[in-house]
Amino acid sequence: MGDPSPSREQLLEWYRQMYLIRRFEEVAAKAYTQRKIMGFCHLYIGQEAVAVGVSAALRATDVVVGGYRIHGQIMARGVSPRAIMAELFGKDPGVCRGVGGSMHMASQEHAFWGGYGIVGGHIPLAVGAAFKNKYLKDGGASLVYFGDGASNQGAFFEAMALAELWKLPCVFLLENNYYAMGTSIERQSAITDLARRADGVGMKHWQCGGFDVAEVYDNVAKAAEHARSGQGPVLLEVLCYRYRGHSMSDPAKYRKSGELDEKKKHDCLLLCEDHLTPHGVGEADLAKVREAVDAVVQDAYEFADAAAEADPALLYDFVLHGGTS
Ligand SMILES: Cc1ncc(C[n+]2csc(CCOP(=O)(O)OP(=O)(O)O)c2C)c(N)n1
Ligand SMILES: [Mg+2]
Repeated sequence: MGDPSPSREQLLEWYRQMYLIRRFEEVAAKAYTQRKIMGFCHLYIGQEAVAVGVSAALRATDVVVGGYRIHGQIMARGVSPRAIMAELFGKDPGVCRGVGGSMHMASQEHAFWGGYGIVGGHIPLAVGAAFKNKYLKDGGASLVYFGDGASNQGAFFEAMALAELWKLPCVFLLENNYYAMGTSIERQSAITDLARRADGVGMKHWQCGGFDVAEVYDNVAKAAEHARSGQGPVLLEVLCYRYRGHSMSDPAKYRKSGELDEKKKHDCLLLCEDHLTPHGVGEADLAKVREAVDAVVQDAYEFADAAAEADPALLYDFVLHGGTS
Protein backbone atom coordinates (compact mmCIF):
# COMPACT_ATOMS: atom_id res chain seq x y z
CA MET A 1 0.00 0.00 0.00
CA GLY A 2 1.27 3.48 -0.80
CA ASP A 3 2.62 5.63 1.99
CA PRO A 4 0.48 8.78 2.19
CA SER A 5 3.29 10.82 3.74
CA PRO A 6 6.64 10.04 2.14
CA SER A 7 9.79 10.88 4.09
CA ARG A 8 12.12 13.82 3.44
CA GLU A 9 14.70 11.42 1.91
CA GLN A 10 12.10 9.80 -0.31
CA LEU A 11 10.86 13.17 -1.58
CA LEU A 12 14.39 14.41 -2.20
CA GLU A 13 15.18 11.28 -4.18
CA TRP A 14 12.01 11.69 -6.25
CA TYR A 15 12.88 15.33 -6.87
CA ARG A 16 16.35 14.29 -8.03
CA GLN A 17 14.98 11.65 -10.38
CA MET A 18 12.36 13.94 -11.89
CA TYR A 19 14.87 16.71 -12.41
CA LEU A 20 17.31 14.18 -13.91
CA ILE A 21 14.73 13.11 -16.50
CA ARG A 22 13.88 16.73 -17.32
CA ARG A 23 17.49 17.85 -17.66
CA PHE A 24 18.34 14.74 -19.66
CA GLU A 25 15.52 15.48 -22.10
CA GLU A 26 16.54 19.12 -22.45
CA VAL A 27 20.08 18.07 -23.32
CA ALA A 28 18.77 15.38 -25.68
CA ALA A 29 16.69 18.05 -27.44
CA LYS A 30 19.80 20.16 -27.89
CA ALA A 31 21.76 17.17 -29.20
CA TYR A 32 18.95 16.50 -31.65
CA THR A 33 19.20 20.00 -33.10
CA GLN A 34 22.96 19.42 -33.39
CA ARG A 35 22.12 16.29 -35.42
CA LYS A 36 23.89 14.06 -32.93
CA ILE A 37 20.59 12.22 -32.48
CA MET A 38 18.79 11.13 -35.64
CA GLY A 39 15.37 9.72 -36.40
CA PHE A 40 12.35 10.03 -34.14
CA CYS A 41 12.74 11.43 -30.64
CA HIS A 42 9.74 11.76 -28.31
CA LEU A 43 10.43 13.76 -25.17
CA TYR A 44 8.84 13.11 -21.77
CA ILE A 45 9.14 16.64 -20.34
CA GLY A 46 6.09 17.41 -18.16
CA GLN A 47 5.27 13.77 -17.40
CA GLU A 48 8.27 13.00 -15.16
CA ALA A 49 6.20 12.41 -12.00
CA VAL A 50 4.46 9.50 -13.69
CA ALA A 51 7.57 7.41 -14.42
CA VAL A 52 9.17 8.22 -11.07
CA GLY A 53 6.01 7.45 -9.07
CA VAL A 54 5.45 4.23 -11.02
CA SER A 55 8.98 2.96 -10.51
CA ALA A 56 8.95 3.75 -6.80
CA ALA A 57 5.75 1.75 -6.35
CA LEU A 58 6.90 -1.40 -8.18
CA ARG A 59 9.39 -4.12 -7.33
CA ALA A 60 12.63 -4.24 -9.31
CA THR A 61 11.60 -7.63 -10.72
CA ASP A 62 8.15 -6.56 -11.95
CA VAL A 63 8.09 -6.40 -15.74
CA VAL A 64 7.47 -2.93 -17.17
CA VAL A 65 6.55 -2.46 -20.83
CA GLY A 66 6.70 0.94 -22.53
CA GLY A 67 5.81 2.39 -25.92
CA TYR A 68 7.96 4.99 -27.64
CA ARG A 69 8.05 7.94 -25.20
CA ILE A 70 10.33 5.95 -22.98
CA HIS A 71 13.56 7.78 -22.09
CA GLY A 72 12.19 8.81 -18.69
CA GLN A 73 10.49 5.49 -18.06
CA ILE A 74 13.64 3.43 -18.56
CA MET A 75 15.73 5.93 -16.58
CA ALA A 76 13.34 5.70 -13.65
CA ARG A 77 13.93 1.92 -13.72
CA GLY A 78 17.59 2.57 -13.01
CA VAL A 79 19.29 2.42 -16.43
CA SER A 80 22.15 4.93 -16.43
CA PRO A 81 21.90 8.27 -18.25
CA ARG A 82 25.14 7.33 -20.06
CA ALA A 83 23.61 4.14 -21.49
CA ILE A 84 20.43 5.96 -22.54
CA MET A 85 22.20 8.95 -24.09
CA ALA A 86 24.59 6.63 -25.96
CA GLU A 87 21.56 4.74 -27.27
CA LEU A 88 20.06 7.98 -28.54
CA PHE A 89 23.34 8.83 -30.24
CA GLY A 90 23.43 5.38 -31.93
CA LYS A 91 26.60 4.45 -30.08
CA ASP A 92 27.97 1.05 -29.04
CA PRO A 93 27.71 1.49 -25.21
CA GLY A 94 24.00 2.30 -25.56
CA VAL A 95 21.56 0.19 -23.57
CA CYS A 96 20.72 -1.68 -26.81
CA ARG A 97 24.20 -1.35 -28.30
CA GLY A 98 23.09 1.71 -30.25
CA VAL A 99 20.95 -0.22 -32.74
CA GLY A 100 17.60 0.59 -31.08
CA GLY A 101 17.66 4.34 -30.69
CA SER A 102 15.07 6.54 -28.99
CA MET A 103 12.07 4.30 -29.62
CA HIS A 104 13.59 0.89 -29.01
CA MET A 105 15.16 0.60 -25.60
CA ALA A 106 14.98 -2.42 -23.32
CA SER A 107 16.98 -3.81 -20.42
CA GLN A 108 16.57 -7.37 -19.20
CA GLU A 109 18.50 -6.49 -16.04
CA HIS A 110 15.96 -3.76 -15.20
CA ALA A 111 12.93 -5.78 -16.35
CA PHE A 112 12.08 -2.99 -18.77
CA TRP A 113 10.75 -4.19 -22.05
CA GLY A 114 10.05 -0.95 -23.80
CA GLY A 115 10.42 0.32 -27.24
CA TYR A 116 7.49 -0.19 -29.57
CA GLY A 117 6.51 2.22 -32.32
CA ILE A 118 3.20 0.56 -33.18
CA VAL A 119 0.74 2.47 -31.03
CA GLY A 120 -0.99 0.09 -28.61
CA GLY A 121 0.71 -2.97 -30.11
CA HIS A 122 2.82 -3.46 -27.00
CA ILE A 123 -0.06 -3.66 -24.51
CA PRO A 124 -0.70 -7.44 -24.87
CA LEU A 125 2.96 -8.13 -24.03
CA ALA A 126 2.42 -7.02 -20.45
CA VAL A 127 -0.51 -9.41 -20.22
CA GLY A 128 1.83 -12.22 -21.27
CA ALA A 129 4.30 -11.21 -18.56
CA ALA A 130 1.45 -11.15 -16.01
CA PHE A 131 0.37 -14.60 -17.16
CA LYS A 132 3.85 -15.83 -16.34
CA ASN A 133 3.57 -14.28 -12.85
CA LYS A 134 0.28 -16.05 -12.24
CA TYR A 135 1.41 -19.36 -13.74
CA LEU A 136 4.60 -19.45 -11.66
CA LYS A 137 2.85 -17.98 -8.59
CA ASP A 138 5.94 -15.80 -8.10
CA GLY A 139 4.09 -12.83 -6.59
CA GLY A 140 5.17 -10.54 -9.41
CA ALA A 141 3.09 -8.10 -11.42
CA SER A 142 3.53 -6.31 -14.73
CA LEU A 143 2.77 -2.75 -15.76
CA VAL A 144 2.32 -1.29 -19.20
CA TYR A 145 2.50 2.40 -20.10
CA PHE A 146 0.45 3.68 -23.02
CA GLY A 147 -1.28 6.89 -24.07
CA ASP A 148 -4.80 8.22 -24.55
CA GLY A 149 -4.45 7.68 -28.30
CA ALA A 150 -3.39 4.06 -27.78
CA SER A 151 -6.53 3.45 -25.73
CA ASN A 152 -8.51 3.60 -29.00
CA GLN A 153 -6.69 0.57 -30.37
CA GLY A 154 -8.17 -2.91 -30.60
CA ALA A 155 -5.13 -4.53 -28.99
CA PHE A 156 -5.83 -2.55 -25.80
CA PHE A 157 -9.38 -3.88 -25.47
CA GLU A 158 -8.35 -7.44 -26.31
CA ALA A 159 -5.55 -7.32 -23.77
CA MET A 160 -7.88 -6.02 -21.05
CA ALA A 161 -10.51 -8.65 -21.82
CA LEU A 162 -8.12 -11.56 -21.39
CA ALA A 163 -6.33 -10.08 -18.39
CA GLU A 164 -9.60 -9.62 -16.53
CA LEU A 165 -10.96 -13.02 -17.51
CA TRP A 166 -7.86 -14.70 -16.11
CA LYS A 167 -7.46 -12.23 -13.21
CA LEU A 168 -3.88 -11.54 -14.22
CA PRO A 169 -1.64 -9.27 -12.08
CA CYS A 170 -1.30 -6.47 -14.63
CA VAL A 171 -1.55 -2.70 -14.22
CA PHE A 172 -2.65 -0.87 -17.36
CA LEU A 173 -1.16 2.58 -16.87
CA LEU A 174 -2.85 5.02 -19.22
CA GLU A 175 -0.94 8.31 -19.45
CA ASN A 176 -3.65 10.70 -20.56
CA ASN A 177 -1.72 13.75 -21.74
CA TYR A 178 -4.77 14.95 -23.69
CA TYR A 179 -3.21 14.62 -27.14
CA ALA A 180 -2.41 11.90 -29.66
CA MET A 181 0.10 13.65 -31.91
CA GLY A 182 -1.83 16.85 -32.77
CA THR A 183 -5.30 15.45 -32.07
CA SER A 184 -6.90 16.50 -28.80
CA ILE A 185 -8.76 14.01 -26.66
CA GLU A 186 -12.15 15.52 -27.55
CA ARG A 187 -11.47 14.96 -31.23
CA GLN A 188 -10.31 11.34 -30.87
CA SER A 189 -12.67 9.81 -28.31
CA ALA A 190 -16.41 10.00 -27.57
CA ILE A 191 -15.62 9.69 -23.85
CA THR A 192 -12.83 11.71 -22.25
CA ASP A 193 -12.65 9.95 -18.88
CA LEU A 194 -10.82 7.04 -20.37
CA ALA A 195 -10.64 4.85 -17.27
CA ARG A 196 -14.27 3.96 -18.02
CA ARG A 197 -13.05 1.92 -20.97
CA ALA A 198 -12.36 -0.89 -18.47
CA ASP A 199 -16.08 -1.11 -17.61
CA GLY A 200 -16.66 -3.08 -20.80
CA VAL A 201 -14.67 -6.02 -19.45
CA GLY A 202 -15.64 -5.59 -15.80
CA MET A 203 -12.18 -4.45 -14.78
CA LYS A 204 -11.36 -2.30 -11.77
CA HIS A 205 -10.40 1.22 -12.83
CA TRP A 206 -9.85 4.69 -11.53
CA GLN A 207 -8.22 8.02 -12.36
CA CYS A 208 -5.54 10.01 -10.55
CA GLY A 209 -3.43 13.13 -11.03
CA GLY A 210 -0.05 12.80 -12.71
CA PHE A 211 1.73 15.95 -11.56
CA ASP A 212 2.21 15.04 -7.91
CA VAL A 213 4.73 12.22 -7.65
CA ALA A 214 3.41 11.20 -4.22
CA GLU A 215 -0.09 10.85 -5.66
CA VAL A 216 1.16 8.71 -8.55
CA TYR A 217 3.17 6.55 -6.17
CA ASP A 218 0.22 6.01 -3.88
CA ASN A 219 -2.17 5.09 -6.69
CA VAL A 220 0.22 2.76 -8.51
CA ALA A 221 1.04 1.04 -5.22
CA LYS A 222 -2.68 0.45 -4.64
CA ALA A 223 -3.20 -0.78 -8.20
CA ALA A 224 -0.23 -3.15 -7.99
CA GLU A 225 -1.40 -4.46 -4.63
CA HIS A 226 -4.86 -5.12 -6.05
CA ALA A 227 -3.36 -6.93 -9.04
CA ARG A 228 -0.98 -9.04 -6.94
CA SER A 229 -3.73 -10.04 -4.53
CA GLY A 230 -5.42 -12.14 -7.22
CA GLN A 231 -8.40 -9.78 -7.57
CA GLY A 232 -7.48 -8.99 -11.17
CA PRO A 233 -5.89 -6.23 -13.24
CA VAL A 234 -6.46 -2.49 -12.91
CA LEU A 235 -6.76 0.27 -15.48
CA LEU A 236 -5.23 3.36 -13.88
CA GLU A 237 -5.70 6.56 -15.87
CA VAL A 238 -3.11 9.17 -14.93
CA LEU A 239 -3.89 12.73 -16.00
CA CYS A 240 -0.71 14.40 -17.19
CA TYR A 241 0.57 16.75 -19.89
CA ARG A 242 3.52 16.91 -22.24
CA TYR A 243 5.15 20.31 -22.47
CA ARG A 244 6.87 19.74 -25.82
CA GLY A 245 5.51 18.69 -29.17
CA HIS A 246 4.69 15.07 -29.96
CA SER A 247 8.18 14.56 -31.36
CA MET A 248 11.08 16.85 -32.18
CA SER A 249 9.52 17.84 -35.50
CA ASP A 250 6.24 19.07 -33.94
CA PRO A 251 5.99 22.76 -32.93
CA ALA A 252 2.69 21.96 -31.09
CA LYS A 253 0.68 24.81 -32.60
CA TYR A 254 -2.60 22.96 -31.94
CA ARG A 255 -2.80 23.74 -28.22
CA LYS A 256 -5.45 26.10 -26.86
CA SER A 257 -3.97 29.46 -25.99
CA GLY A 258 -2.72 29.65 -22.40
CA GLU A 259 -3.15 25.89 -21.89
CA LEU A 260 0.54 25.10 -21.50
CA ASP A 261 1.13 27.92 -18.98
CA GLU A 262 -1.87 26.78 -16.97
CA LYS A 263 -0.54 23.20 -16.79
CA LYS A 264 2.93 24.39 -15.82
CA LYS A 265 1.50 25.93 -12.66
CA HIS A 266 1.18 22.32 -11.42
CA ASP A 267 4.63 21.29 -12.56
CA CYS A 268 5.87 18.14 -10.82
CA LEU A 269 9.05 19.82 -9.55
CA LEU A 270 7.09 22.72 -8.03
CA LEU A 271 4.65 20.35 -6.32
CA CYS A 272 7.52 18.29 -4.95
CA GLU A 273 9.15 21.48 -3.63
CA ASP A 274 5.88 22.21 -1.81
CA HIS A 275 6.05 18.77 -0.18
CA LEU A 276 9.66 19.40 0.83
CA THR A 277 9.16 22.84 2.40
CA PRO A 278 7.63 21.49 5.65
CA HIS A 279 10.67 19.20 5.94
CA GLY A 280 12.91 22.26 6.06
CA VAL A 281 14.28 21.79 2.54
CA GLY A 282 14.84 25.16 0.89
CA GLU A 283 16.01 26.54 -2.43
CA ALA A 284 19.71 26.23 -1.53
CA ASP A 285 19.34 22.48 -0.88
CA LEU A 286 17.43 21.99 -4.12
CA ALA A 287 19.98 23.99 -6.10
CA LYS A 288 22.65 21.57 -4.88
CA VAL A 289 20.59 18.61 -6.10
CA ARG A 290 20.10 20.26 -9.50
CA GLU A 291 23.79 21.13 -9.81
CA ALA A 292 24.82 17.51 -9.18
CA VAL A 293 22.27 16.29 -11.74
CA ASP A 294 23.44 18.83 -14.34
CA ALA A 295 26.94 17.35 -14.03
CA VAL A 296 25.61 13.79 -14.47
CA VAL A 297 23.74 14.77 -17.64
CA GLN A 298 26.70 16.70 -19.04
CA ASP A 299 28.83 13.63 -18.39
CA ALA A 300 26.28 11.45 -20.23
CA TYR A 301 26.37 13.80 -23.21
CA GLU A 302 30.17 13.83 -23.36
CA PHE A 303 30.32 10.08 -22.88
CA ALA A 304 27.86 9.46 -25.71
CA ASP A 305 29.56 11.96 -27.98
CA ALA A 306 32.98 10.34 -27.55
CA ALA A 307 31.77 6.72 -27.69
CA ALA A 308 32.28 4.35 -30.64
CA GLU A 309 29.53 4.10 -33.24
CA ALA A 310 27.16 1.11 -33.14
CA ASP A 311 28.69 -1.92 -34.79
CA PRO A 312 27.03 -2.57 -38.20
CA ALA A 313 27.74 -6.28 -37.72
CA LEU A 314 25.03 -6.24 -35.02
CA LEU A 315 22.34 -5.11 -37.43
CA TYR A 316 20.52 -8.44 -37.60
CA ASP A 317 21.24 -9.50 -34.04
CA PHE A 318 18.37 -8.94 -31.59
CA VAL A 319 15.93 -9.31 -34.49
CA LEU A 320 15.54 -13.09 -34.53
CA HIS A 321 16.24 -15.28 -31.52
CA GLY A 322 19.92 -16.12 -31.39
CA GLY A 323 20.76 -13.55 -34.06
CA THR A 324 22.34 -14.39 -37.37
CA SER A 325 26.00 -14.33 -36.53
C1 LIG B 1 -0.78 1.67 -35.14
C2 LIG B 1 -0.25 3.05 -35.28
N1 LIG B 1 -1.04 4.04 -35.73
C3 LIG B 1 -0.57 5.31 -35.84
C4 LIG B 1 0.73 5.59 -35.51
C5 LIG B 1 1.26 7.02 -35.59
N2 LIG B 1 1.33 7.57 -34.23
C6 LIG B 1 2.51 7.59 -33.58
S1 LIG B 1 2.33 8.22 -32.05
C7 LIG B 1 0.69 8.49 -32.24
C8 LIG B 1 -0.12 9.13 -31.16
C9 LIG B 1 -0.28 8.29 -29.93
O1 LIG B 1 -0.76 9.10 -28.89
P1 LIG B 1 -0.87 8.61 -27.41
O2 LIG B 1 -1.20 7.16 -27.36
O3 LIG B 1 -1.80 9.53 -26.71
O4 LIG B 1 0.62 8.76 -26.81
P2 LIG B 1 1.50 10.07 -26.55
O5 LIG B 1 2.25 10.33 -27.82
O6 LIG B 1 0.59 11.17 -26.19
O7 LIG B 1 2.45 9.69 -25.47
C10 LIG B 1 0.29 8.09 -33.50
C11 LIG B 1 -1.10 8.20 -34.01
C12 LIG B 1 1.55 4.54 -35.06
N3 LIG B 1 2.83 4.74 -34.71
N4 LIG B 1 1.04 3.28 -34.92
MG1 LIG C 1 -1.38 11.20 -25.58
